[in-house]
Amino acid sequence: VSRAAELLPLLSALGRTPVSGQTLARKLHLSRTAVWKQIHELKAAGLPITTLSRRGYVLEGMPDFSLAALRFAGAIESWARPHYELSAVSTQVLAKQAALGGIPEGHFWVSELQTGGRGRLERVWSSGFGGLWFSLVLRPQVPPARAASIGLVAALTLSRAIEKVSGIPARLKWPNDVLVATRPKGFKKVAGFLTEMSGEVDKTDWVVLGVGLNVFNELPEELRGIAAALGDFNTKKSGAWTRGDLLAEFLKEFYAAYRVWQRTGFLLFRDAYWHQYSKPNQPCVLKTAGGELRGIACSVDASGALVLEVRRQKKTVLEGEIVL
Ligand code: BTX
Repeated sequence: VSRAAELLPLLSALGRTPVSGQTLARKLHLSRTAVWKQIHELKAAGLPITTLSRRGYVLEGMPDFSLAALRFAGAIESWARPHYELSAVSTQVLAKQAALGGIPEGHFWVSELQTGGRGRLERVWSSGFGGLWFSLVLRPQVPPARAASIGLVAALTLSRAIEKVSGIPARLKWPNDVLVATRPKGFKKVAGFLTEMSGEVDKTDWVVLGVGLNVFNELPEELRGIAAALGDFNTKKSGAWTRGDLLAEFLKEFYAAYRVWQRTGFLLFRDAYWHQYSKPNQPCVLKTAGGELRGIACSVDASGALVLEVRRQKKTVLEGEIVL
């Protein structure tokens, strides 16, 4: 049993109304000193626990502890092997270390919060308590040049899993952002992917697919204009699903898609991807290392590249990102 699993009963016993150390000790069959030590450890890990003098402890946020239960629930396919953490610097680092050490595909790391979450190009990825942050080790039998489009397949799969489980419509932005529509108009980012890989020219050794999905986590003020969390939306299904449901649905569908993708590449996903696209055939701005390009987003090709119409000419772009 990992340390995270040992601390879970205490975490699950906390909530938004204060619980005293005495009550916790009684409920969990622990000494008051043991409760105090565990609270200390959870706080040190970054979990948002407040101590109110004479009233007890409060846990901020709206957690569901479904993630830890995943490995026992049999809710996920047998190929997927969860490693659960309460707090990690970055699940990406844990998965990459294991991949380098030769771990088979299907192992993944999931953490309630990350203290050093990263996006592409070393950008900071806000990873507060209550989101879904995980990194999956894959060993696809395709050359590295073909491996990048797995990120697009993953984004497509996640957008569908979100719709199915939460009832919230999700759309895509090239290459692999998942967005939700917000009123009065426009889109906000709910999920991002970080695909890292290693290999030789004609053989991929490993791919680590990092997925960050805002669910019940609180977003920092400076991101609220561009980012949203699923928990902010009210639908008929609100309150009826957990992060565990989302993760299980994603893993199931992703693995099926991954097997098809290994045989045939992105071609069979291209129409579905475009069907979920946030702004098809509309003006957009592509940001690349070399500068900005304005055009109309026309389609994605069989390799996952974006086809842009720039001054009546079709251009195929392989790198960069469309800005919101
Ligand atoms: P990205 O480079 O496409 O997006 C990073 C940008 O997105 C930031 O510069 C910021 O503007 C914005 N941003 C930061 N945090 C959030 C957020 N929580 N929601 C929406 N927008 C945000 C996308 O990178 C790749 C994200 C992968 C994250 C996963 S989580 C598990 C794994 N571990 C890890 O450290 N990274 C991956």
